[in-house]
Amino acid sequence: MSSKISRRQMLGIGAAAIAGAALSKTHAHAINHGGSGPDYKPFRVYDPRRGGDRPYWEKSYSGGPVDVNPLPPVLPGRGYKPVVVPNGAALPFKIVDGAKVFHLIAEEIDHAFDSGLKAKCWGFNGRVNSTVIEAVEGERVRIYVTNRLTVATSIHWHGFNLPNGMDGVGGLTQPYIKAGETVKYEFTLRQYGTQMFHSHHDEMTQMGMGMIGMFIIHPRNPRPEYQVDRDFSLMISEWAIPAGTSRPNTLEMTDFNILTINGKVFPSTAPLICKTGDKVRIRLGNLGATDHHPMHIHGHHFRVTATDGEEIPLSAQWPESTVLVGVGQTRNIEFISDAPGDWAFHCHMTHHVMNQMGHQFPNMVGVKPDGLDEKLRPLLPAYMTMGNTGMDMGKMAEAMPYPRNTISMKGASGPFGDYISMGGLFTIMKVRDGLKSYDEDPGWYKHPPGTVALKATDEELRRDGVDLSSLTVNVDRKSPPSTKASGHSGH
Ligand SMILES: [Cu+2]
Repeated sequence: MSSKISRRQMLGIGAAAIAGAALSKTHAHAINHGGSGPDYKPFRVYDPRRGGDRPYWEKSYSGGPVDVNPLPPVLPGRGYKPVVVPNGAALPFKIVDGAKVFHLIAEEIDHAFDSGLKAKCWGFNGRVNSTVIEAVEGERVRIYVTNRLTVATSIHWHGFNLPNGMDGVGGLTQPYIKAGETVKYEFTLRQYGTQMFHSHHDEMTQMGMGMIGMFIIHPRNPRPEYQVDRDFSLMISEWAIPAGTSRPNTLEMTDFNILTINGKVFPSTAPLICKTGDKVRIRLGNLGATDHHPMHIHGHHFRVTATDGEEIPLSAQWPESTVLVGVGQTRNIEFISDAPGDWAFHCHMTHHVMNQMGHQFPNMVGVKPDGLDEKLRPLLPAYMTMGNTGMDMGKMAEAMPYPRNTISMKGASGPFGDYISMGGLFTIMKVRDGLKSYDEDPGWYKHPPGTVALKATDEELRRDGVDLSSLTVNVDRKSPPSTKASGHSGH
């Protein structure tokens, strides 16, 4: 079966899956999976209120000569609410003999980070960084991995408690998956939480080319607190793609110029759309090469509710607005999206919200470029001194001629006609009252009158004793003649 299984056969949760699920209810404990271990019992009930009941020392439940017998498979929408994968999708599955069967295909993909930048990357099932595997605690999963690359690989299940031979470290726990081969992984999910998967052979190259993904395991017996209205899955990564080239440079150690969420840079990152008052969970994973990312949300505070798939007791959860997601880590954050608006959610490392930055330039802030551009233009026809005003680099970058296949420092046009000078590791959480559908971008937020920061009027300055008359440099003392400070011009 392993060599004959076709991609088409595996696509879609079709009638076979439904039939399989129905069958599995009666045959769940007669599954032939090659093991004769004890029946799986959820070792913990998801309960964020749990505090002192957790033992000091706990087994990881990994390994052993035999695996545990699984519990019946659960279908999306029945036993769990599927996660939302902006710019991505969950991998389809079939149910065969009570096990969930996935087919992961490692392959080269012409990937668009944005409308302006495409590159030949590696990924899974036609997606880069954004193929998610989703399952339920206690299920048996059988994951066929077909290697359509021209080099060997292997897939590691990151954060999993499983038999050692299923751990996926090429050469250590299994032979390589050679080019053209299909290898079968099979194990029982002995835990729940936000986990990941990635190549564990020549990782620097293969993970740098995009062979990473999220693996979400829902709890078998969730308490009401587990149920949220929006459950987002975001994978963070970083790339070195020199301007004008079309392959990631996986030798780069520090100077990454493309920072992505689910394989996309802002403004191509799909917004996180929420209703006012929704309970929201964001699952963050970082499988980039080097950088840890402090992910920051605006207008809200969250609690960090799980680290590396393990939930944190309520009494130990940190209230934060920025959570550091280190390389190889996952973090769950939860909050109520109770404030309508367009709220930035982004990495707080300032260079990580700029696309395609070149870092080999001299510091030009405050430098007068008079004559410099003209002198250099015969040598470099497209030369333009940049960064000397310390602002608007994104807009300037759009006006400049730039090399083929690059997004430069491009950001996005905003609702006020001004430029949003951020790209890269940046997205927008759009919270709306009376939202009709999560599937449609509701557009820019329409602020209630009087709630937008606008240029101060003379009357306001006078009232509050803000005296501009003594300032001599770079101050526009004229306020607009007829601004009524009543919201912006609309969109
Ligand atoms: Cu960052």
